[in-house]
Amino acid sequence: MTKKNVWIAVVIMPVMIALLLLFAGSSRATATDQPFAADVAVKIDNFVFGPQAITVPVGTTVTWTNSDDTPHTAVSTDGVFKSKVMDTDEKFSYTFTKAGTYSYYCSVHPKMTGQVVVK
Ligand SMILES: [Cu+2]
Repeated sequence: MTKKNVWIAVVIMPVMIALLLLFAGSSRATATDQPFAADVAVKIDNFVFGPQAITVPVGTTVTWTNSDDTPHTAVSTDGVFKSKVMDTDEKFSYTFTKAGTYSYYCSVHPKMTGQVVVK
């Protein structure tokens, strides 16, 4: 190898590998997927949570997606979870770790209600 190639191998490669590991590690850390928990989607469309009522096992992550042009929220009646205001196509996820019946509503439009039953 020439001196230049040695320099590349000794200095550049470890830096590149470190950067790659850094990026791989950070993307893994920010992933919301939990390998053993089921994910259930609730779509907010035309001022309706759909499905309006769902029954899921303990450990399920429910993700609400706002498909309306209007901002909405998903707020637990008992204060268990509270989304920020979701604009169009924004999502909110909550993992249910305890059995129970969780009623929720949209704080912007309180007539919009839904229910998650966790068994
Ligand atoms: Cu709403």
